[in-house]
Amino acid sequence: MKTIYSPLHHRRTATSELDGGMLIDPHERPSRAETILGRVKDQALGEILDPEPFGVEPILRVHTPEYVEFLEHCWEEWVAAGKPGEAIPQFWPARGMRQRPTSDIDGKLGYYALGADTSITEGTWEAARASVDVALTAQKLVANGERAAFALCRPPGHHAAADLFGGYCFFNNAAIATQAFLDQGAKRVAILDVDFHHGNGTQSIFYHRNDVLTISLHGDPDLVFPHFLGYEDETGEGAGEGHNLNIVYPPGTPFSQWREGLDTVCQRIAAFRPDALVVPLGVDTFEGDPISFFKLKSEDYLAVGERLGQLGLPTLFTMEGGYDVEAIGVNVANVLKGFDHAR
Ligand code: SP5
Ligand code: ZN
Repeated sequence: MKTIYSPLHHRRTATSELDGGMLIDPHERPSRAETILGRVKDQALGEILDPEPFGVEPILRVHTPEYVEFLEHCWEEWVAAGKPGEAIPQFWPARGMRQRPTSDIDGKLGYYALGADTSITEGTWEAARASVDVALTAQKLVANGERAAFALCRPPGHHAAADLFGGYCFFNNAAIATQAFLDQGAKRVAILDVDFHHGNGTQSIFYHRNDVLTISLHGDPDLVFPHFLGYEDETGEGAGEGHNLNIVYPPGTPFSQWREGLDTVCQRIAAFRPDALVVPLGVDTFEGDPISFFKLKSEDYLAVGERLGQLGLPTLFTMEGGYDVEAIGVNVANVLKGFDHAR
């Protein structure tokens, strides 16, 4: 399987994440992508290619123009306002308040943010744009007949909604690639999000549609981020009714339990008969992950890849979470290896 990678991810080097009332060194750090790239090379999983530039149009198929414009200029507006640190949202349009201020950067930040875990920094825009190009380049390979491709996206994307950033995400790489498949003639696309966290952005983007089946397996949002979406009674709305599926798990979930859900949703995907499968791939389901509570082991990721490969669908992997930097390379490469060996 080919991997698409861009060194421009280094332009995203935040120094602050609000966690536990402290500004900590962010979990979502550049070494994550380098460790994955290193392991993909060591294991000789396939060629590693640079992304092509796709411009902003495919992004605007998923995100609003106001949001894209906000992300492009946020950092310069923050600096122009004389703020000393990184741009972190602080005020939200909470219940009972009115919406959408258009001038002050603090107002705009809160309007377009879903949390305060994610700062905007110099270079965030360039890195997020390159991450979309990585996803779209991999999508093009699959659309042109490759069985699968791995988009080594950084920053990740699955928490980003049409006009929201947060959860370390800015553009929804998987959703943009999914829309590209559809715009190129695919009738149906399935998205199977295996990150530890609910793929809230992806769910929201396609919630009213029946051409995209969105599925996510994740930690119970009553216990963990993103807190306000990802419950099992969310099944889609309008034309999208029946086209969203969430499976939630409790703390300590071992692979034996997680894989039952995987098997159930794989059957659902096969019945949907999609033209392509997009897999937002997070390995924060790992037992050693510092912010998560599942108990998957490194060898389990081979079986995850193998089960996905057995679907026999043209498949695009987009990199999402995973914060045990020591293990992230092995775990991701195991998924890809298991997929390539599936029969
Ligand atoms: C892409 C992705 O995986 N995003 C996850 C974003 C989660 N951000 C909130 C993290 C809150 C962590 N609290 C940690 C407690 C550690 N004991
Ligand atoms: Zn995650």
